[in-house]
Amino acid sequence: RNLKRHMECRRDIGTLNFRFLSIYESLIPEEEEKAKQKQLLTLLEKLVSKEWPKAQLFLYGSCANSFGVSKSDIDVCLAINDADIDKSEFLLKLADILQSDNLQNVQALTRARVPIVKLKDPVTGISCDICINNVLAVVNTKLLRDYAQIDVRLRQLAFIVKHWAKSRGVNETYQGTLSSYAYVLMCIHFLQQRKPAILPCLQGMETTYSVTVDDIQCAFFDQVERLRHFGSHNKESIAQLVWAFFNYWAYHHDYANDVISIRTGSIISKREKDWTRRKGNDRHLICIEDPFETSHDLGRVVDKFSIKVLREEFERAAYIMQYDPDPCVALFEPY
Ligand code: 3AT
Ligand code: MG
Repeated sequence: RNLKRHMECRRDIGTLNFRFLSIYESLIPEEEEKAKQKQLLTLLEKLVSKEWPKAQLFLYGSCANSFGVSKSDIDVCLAINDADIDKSEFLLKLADILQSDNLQNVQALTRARVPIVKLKDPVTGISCDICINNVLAVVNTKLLRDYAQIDVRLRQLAFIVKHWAKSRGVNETYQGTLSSYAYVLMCIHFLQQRKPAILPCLQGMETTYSVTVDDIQCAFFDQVERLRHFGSHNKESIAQLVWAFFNYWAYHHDYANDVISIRTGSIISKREKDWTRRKGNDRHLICIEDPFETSHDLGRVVDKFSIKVLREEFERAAYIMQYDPDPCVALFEPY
């Protein structure tokens, strides 16, 4: 509480807000970029439908969940209703088709956890990853996009946190730090916990949208235009929220016992999920429950070395927010 008072007394809080908002605005993609993404999607649709007329393409990830900063790659999911396709064969054939249409750097990564074809479009300069039948990712993309429409502070906070994570080198799952998707879930959870709450728990409300994907029922309230005033009782500014976010992850989160869960809008216990011990490569050192695949801990990539890196970075960020006269410089300093 003392720290909070100290923060509120900072005379420069208005300036700091202004600085964060300008960073946020500078990261928003231009309309022109959105148009180019559409153009590339249309081209891909044309090529794919020639070979597989029933296939559908969906954008997912940051280009569709409204948490994409400018110059991001796009993520595309090819949905095909054919139970016995061999994904590797399919991806190799897809790569062939795309290659012969002048797309650049076409590469099929058939052995990745999520197998994909990568490519770059020379006309728009956009790079793209295409996966097959990853429909759950399309649905979690919609959930994130719906949350973003409720209160603009979510998008502001997530842009700042993602920008910080990229600058500080802690947005690299292959090095044991967290994905962008995990950071956005952390931001949603954090805003659900503010008092008064800035975000509701959409999966805890009346179901207005429901699909079943891979035997998982995904149901939530999606009439978010009716929730535009949900967070209006909370007047916290973006500078206060950035400060409190890092302060929570640096000093208040109970890493030994707690799981954050946007599905329930609360903290649940590791014991309840049986996430207390290491199983195989899953160590559960920081626990972030996937909203639909509830057995999936987004923190499972984190190991005993990278948890230290991550927690030191949270502490560093909290310290800067507390004491640095110009936090926006130090916070995003390349590591
Ligand atoms: P960038 O702007 O590209 O950094 P992004 O939102 O596109 O952020 P990722 O590239 O990490 O995020 O992931 C693309 C999408 O894939 C986001 C989410 O819909 C899905 N996704 C990523 N990781 C997981 C995961 N571990 N479990 C389920 N879905 C995931
Ligand atoms: Mg992406």
